[in-house]
Amino acid sequence: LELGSDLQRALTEQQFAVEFQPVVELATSRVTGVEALVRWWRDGVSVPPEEFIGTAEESGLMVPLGNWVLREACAQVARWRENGWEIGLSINLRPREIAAAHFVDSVAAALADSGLPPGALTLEVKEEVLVDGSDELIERLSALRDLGVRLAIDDFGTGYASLAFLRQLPVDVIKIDPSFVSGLGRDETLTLLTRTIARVGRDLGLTVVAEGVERPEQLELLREMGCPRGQGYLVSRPMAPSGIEALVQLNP
Ligand code: G
Ligand code: G
Repeated sequence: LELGSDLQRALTEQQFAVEFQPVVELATSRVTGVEALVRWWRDGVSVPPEEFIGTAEESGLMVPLGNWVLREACAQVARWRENGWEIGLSINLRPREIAAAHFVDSVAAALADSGLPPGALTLEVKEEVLVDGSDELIERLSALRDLGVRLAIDDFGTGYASLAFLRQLPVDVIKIDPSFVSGLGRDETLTLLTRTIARVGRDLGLTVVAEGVERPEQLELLREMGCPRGQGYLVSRPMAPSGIEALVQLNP
């Protein structure tokens, strides 16, 4: 677990950074929010999260790392909102983070200390985590929602949640997995499934976000389907805060 001790040092030496990927209102291309994505700057090279999040979980560092991301991202987005940009923030959560003692208090503290309104924060949990979730996990999520934060199902469509199950979950947002979005206009089944998810989401009163929008054709089809929001390389890759500031200046 050499990587584990490297990660520990990275945390104390502040080698982590938060990047943000814009989420837009598809009808207008207006930026409505940003998703926080952690980066590890190791010896001047950006190491992607897939290469260290697993180790962070195994070595007990996921909770302190996640808490750092939460506080850093809330503070940044609160500053943007003070400038008059009405944007929201999404943050990814691993089951380990949700289960941590005092997690609800940590979220409440990050909100209070940054001044970010609870309704501006969305916490994202992967669909497979929710499907396999214990009663304790679902109770934790309900307690978080009682703070006024919003909950999102991430990678929706890959974790075999039934549509009936969706109604029982304390969620506000569905994020359609990129594997569906990638097939838009190229694969009839994937196009139909995307349309169905967008409609069911709308009928249940949930906000639907399409992930992995890379081609103009996908954007057009999503607009036509009435999918309200999207994110992906077509709009922007995840960027450092200065990049987001440049983009938001152009907001319609
Ligand atoms: O940024 P990138 O596209 O490489 O992210 C890959 C995955 O890593 C994301 O889909 C997400 O699941 C995970 N991830 C990125 N940043 C964070 C974070 O701050 N906390 C948690 N729990 N997961 C993250
Ligand atoms: O699973 P999650 O929703 O957290 O996904 C975020 C990951 O997806 C990040 O690693 C981000 O860099 C990546 N991502 C964001 N937009 C796109 C896109 O348009 N295409 C691809 N292939 N990956 C994307």
